Amino acid sequence: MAEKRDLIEMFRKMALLKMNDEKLRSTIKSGRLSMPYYSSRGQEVIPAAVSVCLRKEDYICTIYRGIHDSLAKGAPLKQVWAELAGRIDGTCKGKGGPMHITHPASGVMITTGIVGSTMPIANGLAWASQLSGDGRVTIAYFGDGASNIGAFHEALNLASLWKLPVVFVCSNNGYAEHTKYSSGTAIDRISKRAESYSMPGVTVDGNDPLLMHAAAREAIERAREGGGPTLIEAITFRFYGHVFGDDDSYMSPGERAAHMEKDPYPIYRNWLLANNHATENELAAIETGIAAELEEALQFALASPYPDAAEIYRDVFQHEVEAA
Ligand SMILES: Cc1ncc(C[n+]2csc(CCOP(=O)(O)OP(=O)(O)O)c2C)c(N)n1
Repeated sequence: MAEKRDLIEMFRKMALLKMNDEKLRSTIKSGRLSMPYYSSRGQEVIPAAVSVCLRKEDYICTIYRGIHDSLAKGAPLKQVWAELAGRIDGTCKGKGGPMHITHPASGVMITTGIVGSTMPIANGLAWASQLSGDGRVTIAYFGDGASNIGAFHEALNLASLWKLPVVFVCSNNGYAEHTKYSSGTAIDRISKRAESYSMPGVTVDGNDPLLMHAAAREAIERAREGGGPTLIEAITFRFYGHVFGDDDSYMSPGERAAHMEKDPYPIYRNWLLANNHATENELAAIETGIAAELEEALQFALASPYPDAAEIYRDVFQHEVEAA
């Protein structure tokens, strides 16, 4: 089982991701922020468990529904909020926005809106690590729908052939946009696809922190030791629509409510208390601290200026060029 340090750190990360999502949704609703937002509420366990098994210098590549992946990896909260708001103090000076959170200093190498594109990019990073011997592991996060894109299959094949230090983490939340899993995917378990590419594949309850932690740790250790890639299919559910503001009319009645009743956050919180891993005061102090950090991040973001128009020509090429 995970050590106590990891158990508490997973809780801290889950609390951050859950509360960050709540803060974002209420801020957008209030009109203080205007942005496309793809909530990952309900899916907190996956990045929390994966991240506690990673080192700071390891890499992640994630998707539009990946703000939780970036924050769990350690992207700085204030700069992330400034980026969401499109401000100069953001991780990409406000030029990336919510769909492109990037912060190499914390290993967040890319957030992409192109479904399926994290896997080949992760391969490139992992190949660089293999060639340089830097010992890094790269995580490619993606959704169940992305596993039907050609790039998924190409990337798994190459990663296995070259034994790249990469872990493919699929958050199977049951839907791709508004399409139910069974209407778009011709196999019952995405992890079975790993066999076609001669790599280990595992399906895990992505809402169970202990199981998710064990699966992530094994795959990350294997990658770091030169054993090559793993495909992890983490079963989960997203509590809200594909994008903020859409409805759930494509779900069967009561489906969402049934999943919300099994919210992994209070379940894990109660488990920690019941098994004497933490006291109520300790957990409450973590939550209070995060609430303060989130308010500070919001104020920081709103106080930061928008980028100057000249910024549009900067950071475009590795070597800066003067615009004609
Ligand atoms: C290449 C490509 N095709 C289609 C889209 C439109 N699109 C945006 S999100 C999405 C669904 C992806 O679902 P999934 O991979 O399961 O991730 P989830 O949104 O459930 O986290 C689609 C088809 C896109 N962004 N990129």
